[in-house]
Amino acid sequence: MKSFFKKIKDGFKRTQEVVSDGIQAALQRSPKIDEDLYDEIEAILLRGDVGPATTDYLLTELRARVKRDKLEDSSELSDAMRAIMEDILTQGRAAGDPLSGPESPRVVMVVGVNGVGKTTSLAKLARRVQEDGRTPVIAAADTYRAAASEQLEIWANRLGVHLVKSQHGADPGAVAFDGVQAGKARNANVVFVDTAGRLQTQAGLMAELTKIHRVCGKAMEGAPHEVLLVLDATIGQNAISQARLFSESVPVTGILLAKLDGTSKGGVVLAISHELGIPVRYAGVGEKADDLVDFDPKLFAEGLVPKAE
Ligand SMILES: Nc1nc2c(ncn2[C@@H]2O[C@H](COP(=O)(O)OP(=O)(O)OP(=O)(O)O)[C@@H](O)[C@H]2O)c(=O)[nH]1
Ligand SMILES: [Mg+2]
Repeated sequence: MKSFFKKIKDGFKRTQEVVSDGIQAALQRSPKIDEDLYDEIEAILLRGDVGPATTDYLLTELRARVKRDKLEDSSELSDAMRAIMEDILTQGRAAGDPLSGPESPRVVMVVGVNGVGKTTSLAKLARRVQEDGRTPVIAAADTYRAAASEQLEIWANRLGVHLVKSQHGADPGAVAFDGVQAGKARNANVVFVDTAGRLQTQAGLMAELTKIHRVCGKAMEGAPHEVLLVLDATIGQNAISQARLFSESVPVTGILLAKLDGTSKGGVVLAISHELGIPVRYAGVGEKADDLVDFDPKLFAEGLVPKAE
């Protein structure tokens, strides 16, 4: 499991370089808690893409704790800041694992804008299920591009997972329906429904997403049990508006933040949790099948504001 922690650490190294290194340097430079220090922390959080609203909230909370706990020394700020971040990241988190539940199969729909990492992330999740000794089935409900189901086919073959697909241009709802049926027939534990990328502003395509969701429910009552919205961490604050608009079309139950590796904008996780109240469940930290980590609020907060050695 050593590599697991290493993966998380390496995965958001660039965000850490901006946020945690920045905060540490600021605290060292200014032993006293004063307005200049608050200003500096504010600038660092904004640079890490925490966003104005959440940065504001963090600083207000920080000032309140400094007052309440009568903190004077800047070295005492790290603990307070870490605790506030952890609180933010824990908001709205239901207990349990998005990939397991009493249903059989559990139906997990994966949605998001074009190219954010849906298909890759879905394959990583399917591998997770397999590693737990359970059986996944994948439904290729992205029927827009011929290449989309080919891409899934490569993954499915590589992982040895049953894939339900249809011709290019087929009704994506029908593929989702067949996928759920196949999952039931095969006694699968989890059915993953991959969907085509769409812009949150394309009303017709967003309505189609609502339809795919509804069709899953026709194939199995209560399905889909999980709707994971994949967001691309490299776009920073734009992720917020994507999440808002997707949530208007389908009930998003969790967020998978892909491409956290290689971006300094990982602070957006705080904004997503604070402003949307949707839990971030997973983070994608690379292109390979095992480049996926559970999003752990405590570890992430510790990564942003390290504990004193
Ligand atoms: N570095 C990195 N690259 C990723 C990650 N997740 C996905 N990618 C890459 O992002 C690109 C797009 O990934 P896809 O999984 O095809 O994205 P998609 O959302 O399914 O795309 P569409 O179906 O076209 O909307 C691919 O080159 C992936 O390898 C990640 O966590 N880190
Ligand atoms: Mg795709």
